[in-house]
Amino acid sequence: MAPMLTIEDARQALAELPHWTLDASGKSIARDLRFADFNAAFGFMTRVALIAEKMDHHPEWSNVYNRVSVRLTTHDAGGLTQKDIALARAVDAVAT
Ligand code: H2B
Repeated sequence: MAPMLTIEDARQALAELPHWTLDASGKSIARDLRFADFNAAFGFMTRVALIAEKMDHHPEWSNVYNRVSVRLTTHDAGGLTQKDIALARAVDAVAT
């Protein structure tokens, strides 16, 4: 199992992920995204879903029309791991 990131590691990783915020507990990171319309938002989710399934790492997320909220944590580890950082990078790559 991937080891949990220390709070220092998490902060360092987030320095390169400016769209993401660390939650107060330090156990998850989150990003809110806004798209042109529902089609664009759901297209984004579909593309991320295919990547997430390949990574065997899945987001906690919700969608309202053109908005998508994404939260990443590693349930198995009880906090943040490199898997969350990798998925955050993938989310950013799909979003741009
Ligand atoms: N996704 C996330 N975000 N955290 C996990 O701990 C996790 C996962 N574990 N996807 C995986 C699947 C695990 O439940 C399966 C059995 O591999």
